[in-house]
Amino acid sequence: MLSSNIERIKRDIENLARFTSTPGQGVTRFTYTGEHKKAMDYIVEEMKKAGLKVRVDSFGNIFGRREGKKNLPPIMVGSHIDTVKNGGAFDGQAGIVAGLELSRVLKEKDLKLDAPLEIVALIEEEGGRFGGGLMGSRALAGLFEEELYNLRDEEGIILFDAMKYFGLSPEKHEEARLSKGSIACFIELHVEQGPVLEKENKDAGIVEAIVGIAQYNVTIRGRADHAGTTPMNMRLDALLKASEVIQNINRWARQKDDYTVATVGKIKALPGASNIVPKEVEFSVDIRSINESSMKDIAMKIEDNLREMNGEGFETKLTNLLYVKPVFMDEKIRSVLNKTAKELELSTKDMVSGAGHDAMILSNICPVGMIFVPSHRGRSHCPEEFTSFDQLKKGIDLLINAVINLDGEIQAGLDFFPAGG
Ligand code: HGY
Ligand code: MN
Ligand code: MN
Repeated sequence: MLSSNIERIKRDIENLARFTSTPGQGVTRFTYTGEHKKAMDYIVEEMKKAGLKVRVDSFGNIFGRREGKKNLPPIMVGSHIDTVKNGGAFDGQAGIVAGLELSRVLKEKDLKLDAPLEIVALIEEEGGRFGGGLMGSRALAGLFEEELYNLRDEEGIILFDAMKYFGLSPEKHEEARLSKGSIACFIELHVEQGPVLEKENKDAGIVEAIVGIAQYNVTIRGRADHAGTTPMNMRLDALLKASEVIQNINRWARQKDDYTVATVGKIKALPGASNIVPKEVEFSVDIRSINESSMKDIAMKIEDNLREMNGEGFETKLTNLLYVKPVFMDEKIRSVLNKTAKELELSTKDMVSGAGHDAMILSNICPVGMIFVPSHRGRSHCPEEFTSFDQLKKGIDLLINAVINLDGEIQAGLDFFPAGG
């Protein structure tokens, strides 16, 4: 069995965490920013040192390729390079570091797989700058509808311009698309972002499925009035109405008995003065469930609630930003992951992911599998996000040896796409 190098893992994580716009307050690395460029340069450098041939696609996704003995679709390993605002040093980054370490170990052992290997660092998974998210993987899967001109960041910079300014060729965005079957499989190592593995003292999670995610923007427009002279029954208070539907969303999710969750994480009230009745409110809605029907039901209830408000003199709008169905991991990959974990005497738990991941998008073009490593106290999307380097090493050892086993199985005829599949 092959073993990763904990010092290199530690160095990668600590170096990548330095590329942040909020030093001392977690990692904030938004897409197409100076911090992104520094992280990109570091990853490209490390890929080259690991003997990989590097290319960057029209969205800025980075690919490091190690040729195999045969001309086969590559095994792909990676995760995302961006972070949330004031996030942690492991979300996304752990999966990229796992790919770098896999490449270094194969180089050290001068071990050539039969299949080529591609390490990938994907952009804008979190959607922190442009909203929606999973952008880099959607570009590869051909699921990036023409949003280049209408997605803009908080300063109003259009995605197309941000890409241009970053030195990319957004006009060639179609070229980023990978055809179905052009990748043998995609394996993503990721921090669990929940408390289960640590609580149950398990070394790794073998993901069975990833919940579906539906993200919306809601706008409610009422009327600005003087806060002192306008009687309560004459107001069109947009913030009051928003608070009603936000309470309803929380209740509708709680009423589901299938771990459905719904979150309103972002809200803006205009004009935003204490002595003006709020004219307009905009807020985000994030609904997740392993049951697509639950997601759809809550979205429909929100739509009905907003329609009622229209009848009370308000103007409302519900915009869908992201809609991804629940995704089940490839059974064959899961069995290779479980088998490899046994060989390494690692304790594992099969589990569902409540967080979204690029693997759910890439499942449209190839079979996917995911490995979770424990998150300390289950914390993530915050500076306190932490996984010990021992734990991360165990997950990376599992990934390295599972890729070797997968390569062997593919050569022995493991066919992910049954004839005509
Ligand atoms: O939101 C998520 O689940 C992921 O962290 N992007
Ligand atoms: Mn995340
Ligand atoms: Mn992530």
